[in-house]
Amino acid sequence: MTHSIVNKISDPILELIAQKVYNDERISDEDALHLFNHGSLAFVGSLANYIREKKHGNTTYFNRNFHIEPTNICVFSCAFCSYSQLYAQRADGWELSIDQMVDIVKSYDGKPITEVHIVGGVHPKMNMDYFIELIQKIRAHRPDLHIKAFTAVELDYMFRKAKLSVEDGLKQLMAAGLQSLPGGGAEIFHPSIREKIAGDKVTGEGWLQIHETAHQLGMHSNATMLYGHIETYEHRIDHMRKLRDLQDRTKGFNTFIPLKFRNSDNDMSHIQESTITEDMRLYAIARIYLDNFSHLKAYWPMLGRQNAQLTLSFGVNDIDGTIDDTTKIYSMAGSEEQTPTMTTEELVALIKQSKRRPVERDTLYNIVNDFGESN
Ligand code: V47
Ligand code: SF4
Repeated sequence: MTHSIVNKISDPILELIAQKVYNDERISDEDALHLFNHGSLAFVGSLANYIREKKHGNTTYFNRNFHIEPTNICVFSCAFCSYSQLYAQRADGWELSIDQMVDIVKSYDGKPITEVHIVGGVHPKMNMDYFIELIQKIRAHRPDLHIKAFTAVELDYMFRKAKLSVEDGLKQLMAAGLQSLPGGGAEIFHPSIREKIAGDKVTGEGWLQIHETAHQLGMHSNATMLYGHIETYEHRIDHMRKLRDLQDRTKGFNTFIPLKFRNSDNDMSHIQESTITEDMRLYAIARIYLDNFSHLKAYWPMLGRQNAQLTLSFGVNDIDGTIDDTTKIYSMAGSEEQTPTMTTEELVALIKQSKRRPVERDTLYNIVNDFGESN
């Protein structure tokens, strides 16, 4: 197939990569590295947009959800984290009781929300029994609400403390009502980086094993990558290859969510944040490389709404963070969005301004409401 983009490039490797994309062939790690090193924003953007439109046309999904953060107290001390209070200095932290969290759920009674996202710090007293009771109570109160909860970091700690295998631990949580896993805690899998930024929590292999087991038990999950700090392009590719391999085996990932490192008020504040050009190149290359992921998601409370809008031209087909998204993890790390709340109307308008078609979905990408093409 001849495409104008192919005819205008003089780098033969870029030309071959473009041909692979147009022929629906997978690109290699070397290709991805070449794209990171030599692909212009316009080049990778056009390829990513081609894939995005082939998979989804103009459709841009969003989901009406709300977040519960049980605690910001954490036994771990990730260098990039601006949010947690070390357990040893817990006086300044917050911890919610089960009743307080169920009250948060009740505050959405009558509102057309389809999902609750529960993620927080790793508090030693919030154990397996505590979370089983929480999930059971949420389920009993609102059975139609999809419960997406606990990063592999929280789960690894919970299961170890309860002396449970990953499989048994997940089975117990599923029996209580847990339906899918969020993608947090992945950071960068490669041990040489992970040891420096998140050395004391679950390893990359541990994270992958928890998600693989969840998929084998029939649960879906998301995957993230914290980028733009001390990692190299090779580390990003290593991370995405491990996700792509796992997805080949299980098909259990719903979406990939790149998370841009924000540098306010943490132990890595001396590191400059990535530029918007680098951000868009990363989104585009992720879209090209992760051929077996249906969806690429931008989390606007972290990127800011205008940058999130821009991602819709660089491979993204899914925007996260509607209604009053009360998460503090990004506002505390220096995101533009200090009060990350957006109404559904605002989000629909934001998507339409980008000449895309807003479609509300549930957690598993079933269509809830199609808002139609922009005029
Ligand atoms: O794992 C922490 C990241 C993650 C910083 O699955 C930071 O739908 C940037 O994973 N700069 C938690 N990032 C949030 C998360 C998430 C968010 C939205 C949707 C979903 C989903 C998952 O936040 C952590 C870490 O990678 N993070 N600190 C920081 N300074
Ligand atoms: Fe704890 Fe998560 Fe912060 Fe790491 S990123 S210190 S695990 S809350």
